[in-house]
Amino acid sequence: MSKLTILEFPDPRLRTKAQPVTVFDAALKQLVADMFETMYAAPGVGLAATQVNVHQQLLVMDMSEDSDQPIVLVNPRILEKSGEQVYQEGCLSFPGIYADVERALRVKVAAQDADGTPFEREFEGPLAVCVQHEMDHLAGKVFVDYLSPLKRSLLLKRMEKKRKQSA
Ligand code: GNR
Ligand code: NI
Repeated sequence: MSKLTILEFPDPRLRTKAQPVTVFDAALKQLVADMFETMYAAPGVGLAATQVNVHQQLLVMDMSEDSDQPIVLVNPRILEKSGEQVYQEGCLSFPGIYADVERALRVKVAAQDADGTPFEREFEGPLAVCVQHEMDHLAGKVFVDYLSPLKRSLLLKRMEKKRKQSA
């Protein structure tokens, strides 16, 4: 297993649209294992392949207390969404900044597992936030895109300032 490097804003590669996974081989399973290792070490509760510069439709999540409920979604698609919720989001590609984002409360997703077996699953609450946040990464979208231009520039300036201080 190896820990991967997480791309940070304003890296333009975060804007790449991921391609569907077509080959379910040992290399894919290794990538999934490396993404979990990277996510748990960060620490984070989700990670999209885009963030580790792999532009394939693959994401991992684990929002459980004991980090023992790993979820892998390959080629995820949202079938249905309903309700709304506001949740304070952070992102490993935007260290140190947090902002409220409004998203659907429930999402029903069709995806494949790491073997290519299709399944459907519903997510609600924080898990639904995380799925939508990670699926956005696969489309080249990031959580600050939802903020007003004023709020976004304020937060990004704050992030730059912190980065310079720690450099
Ligand atoms: O670790 C993460 N925490 C988080 C908190 C609130 C909403 C979304 C997230 S996802 C984030 C990890 C990450 O950047 N995934 O892309
Ligand atoms: Ni993120």
